[in-house]
Amino acid sequence: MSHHRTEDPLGAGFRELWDQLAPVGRDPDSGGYLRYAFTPAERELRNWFAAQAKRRGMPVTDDGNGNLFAWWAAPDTADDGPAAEAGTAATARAVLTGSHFDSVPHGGGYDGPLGIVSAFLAIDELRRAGTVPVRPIGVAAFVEEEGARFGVPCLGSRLLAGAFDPDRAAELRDADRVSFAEALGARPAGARPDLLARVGAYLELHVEQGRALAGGAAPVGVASAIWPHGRWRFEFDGEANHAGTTRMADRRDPMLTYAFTVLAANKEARLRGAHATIGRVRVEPNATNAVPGRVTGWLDARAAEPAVLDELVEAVRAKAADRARRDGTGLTVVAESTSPLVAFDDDLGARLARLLGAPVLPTAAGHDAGVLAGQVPTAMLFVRNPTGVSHSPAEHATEADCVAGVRALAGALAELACR
Ligand code: HGY
Ligand code: MN
Ligand code: MN
Repeated sequence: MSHHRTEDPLGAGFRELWDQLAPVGRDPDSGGYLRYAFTPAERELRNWFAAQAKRRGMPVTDDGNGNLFAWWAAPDTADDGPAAEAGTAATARAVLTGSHFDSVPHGGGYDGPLGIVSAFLAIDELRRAGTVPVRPIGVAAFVEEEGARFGVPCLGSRLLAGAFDPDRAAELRDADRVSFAEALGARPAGARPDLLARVGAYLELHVEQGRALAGGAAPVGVASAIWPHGRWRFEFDGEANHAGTTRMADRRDPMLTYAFTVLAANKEARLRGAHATIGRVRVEPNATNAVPGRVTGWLDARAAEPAVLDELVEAVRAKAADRARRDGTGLTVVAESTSPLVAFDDDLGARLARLLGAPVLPTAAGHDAGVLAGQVPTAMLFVRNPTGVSHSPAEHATEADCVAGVRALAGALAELACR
């Protein structure tokens, strides 16, 4: 007896692309990904992007900031989309979709790449159905979304949007002192209002990074807002000394101030219903038998309301400063990046939620969509994450839900770009 299962072409298409990406930049020990901007792994993904675009006859452009775009021109309009130099009619403004390739250290495979894979597959789905765009559709791959290499999250989209100074970006350095300009191979171009003026909407599909969809029936949700958030570098200075011979009373140990600050951040966040994390620390000289001379900890803080976030960071800073006085240590706090509250376009979000029958949910995770929302009507689709785990090798979404995501994205693109 033979069993004939009619294979969903989307399922097979998803598996094909997903299997191509799966080994790229994967650490065999942790099972997580090391896909930092412009490293060999991320360059391999960028080459894959170009190959996928070529396979679909989509010309690729870049914006001089490291962000890539592949274009499906609208045949019935004079405008070829932002790939063309000619002027554009407002009605022909492109619909952009996509996400990022880069990962956090030992991150999951879905955060970012799912949005790019889904974009190409949604285009395949539209073509299979014979749906033709009346506005150009672009697929975007934004660079350095996580800030894992150069410290500033959404660096590529911030540059494009004019929200980060290109001279400052050029000088950002990775752990090996390589600058962003060196990695990019040029000084970043910075703001491209010419390009953004030709984009009528940005729609980013992303794996959900919480459990808002996990309990429900819907595999896909629509984003309403992004919590304001930021990164603050806390530098604790003390005196490096011998661990065996230095009397306890004589020490100026920055590790103590740091440790107290970690606990204070947790407490202050809990008191306010906010989130605070110190997930990265550098100890100098980092020796078992030396009192450290300096400890640097990076605070990631987020809250639903900007005032609560300000209050939280101020409370942690005040407690750290107070503790530093008692420890005889020094404290310097530097804001490395801040991201304001983002409310996505209400009309666009409501329209997509209605179209897809999808629930609407906020998120505390940052996205390039949050940066672009300041310039173009922007929406996000979230694909259900059964555990909510993200920024971890355990991050996951089922194939069926990913396929539902592609279908939702195709439906959204048909609505926004094809009628
Ligand atoms: O850190 C973040 O919120 C994001 O995932 N880039
Ligand atoms: Mn992320
Ligand atoms: Mn992401």
